[in-house]
Amino acid sequence: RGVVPENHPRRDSILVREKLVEAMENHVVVPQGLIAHGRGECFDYIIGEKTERFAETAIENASALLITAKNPVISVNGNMASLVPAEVVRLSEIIPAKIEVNLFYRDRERELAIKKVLEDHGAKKVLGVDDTSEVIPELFSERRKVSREGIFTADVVLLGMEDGDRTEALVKMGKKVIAIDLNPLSRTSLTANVTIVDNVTRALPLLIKKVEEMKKMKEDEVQKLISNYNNKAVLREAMKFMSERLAQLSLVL
Ligand code: PTJ
Repeated sequence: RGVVPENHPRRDSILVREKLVEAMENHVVVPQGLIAHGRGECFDYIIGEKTERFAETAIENASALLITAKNPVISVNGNMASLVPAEVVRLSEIIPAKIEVNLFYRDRERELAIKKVLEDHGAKKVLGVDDTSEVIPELFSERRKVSREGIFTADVVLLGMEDGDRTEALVKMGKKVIAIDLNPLSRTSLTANVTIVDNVTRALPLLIKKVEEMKKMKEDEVQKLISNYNNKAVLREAMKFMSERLAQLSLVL
C-alpha cells in the first residue's frame, strides 16, 4: 500500500485508515464502516485524541459491571474486529466474557471473515455465527439474530461503534449496555447504561488494565463504584469538554 512518510504529522491516523480499507477488501469491514470511522475521527479531533477524565470514569464503571456480571458478552462488528481484535480476545479471557459476532450488515462471508480474524488472534470460541437461533424483539434487520448462549441471555453487553436501534432494543430487554462511542450525541451514547466517549483503540487497552486491577479489589468496593455511577453526568462532562476545548482553540488562532 502507499508509503506514508515516517514524519507525517497524521501518520497514525492514516495507518488506521489503511488498516480499515484492507479489512474492507477482506470482507471484515463494510464501506459504511469507513464512513462511521470518519465520523468518529471528527469527534476524536475535537477531544484532542486523548482519553479524558469522563472516559476514565466510564471505563472504571464498565470494568466493575463486566467483572461482576453473570454472563458478560463482548459484541463484535466489522470495525471492532479490524481495529482491536487482540484486545477483544484478551479482555474476554481476563473477565472472562464470551465473544459474539453481531453485524448490522450480516452476510455469511463477513460472519466467517470476522470469526477467522478473532480466531487468528487467539479466540477459542466465537458465538453468533452458526448459533443465531434467537432474535432481539423489536428489531427487523439482520442485527436481530443472536446466540442463546451469548447476547440473548447476557446481563452485560459491551459494544463499540454500534447502531442506536440495537442499543435501545438491548436496553429494553433489561441488559446493561456498555458502549464505546466517540460521539456523545449518538442515540447509542444516550441510551447505553455506560458510555465510554473515547476511541476504541485507546479505550480497550485501558479497560483491560482496569479489569486486571479491579479483580484484586473486594466485591463490596466494586459494587459501590457501580451504585455511585451516573452516565448522564459523564455525557454532560464530555459535551462540556468538547465545547470548551473548541472555545479555547478559537482564542489562540
Ligand atoms: O460491521 P457492521 O455490519 O455491524 O456495521 C458497523 C457500522 C459501524 C457500519 C454500523 O454499526 C454503523 O452504521 O454505526 P453508526 O451508526 O455509524 O455508529 C458508529 C459510531 O461509532 C459513531 O457514533 C462514530 O462516531 C463512532 N465511532 C467511529 N469510529 C470510532 C467510534 N467510536 C469509538 N472509536 C472509534 N474508532
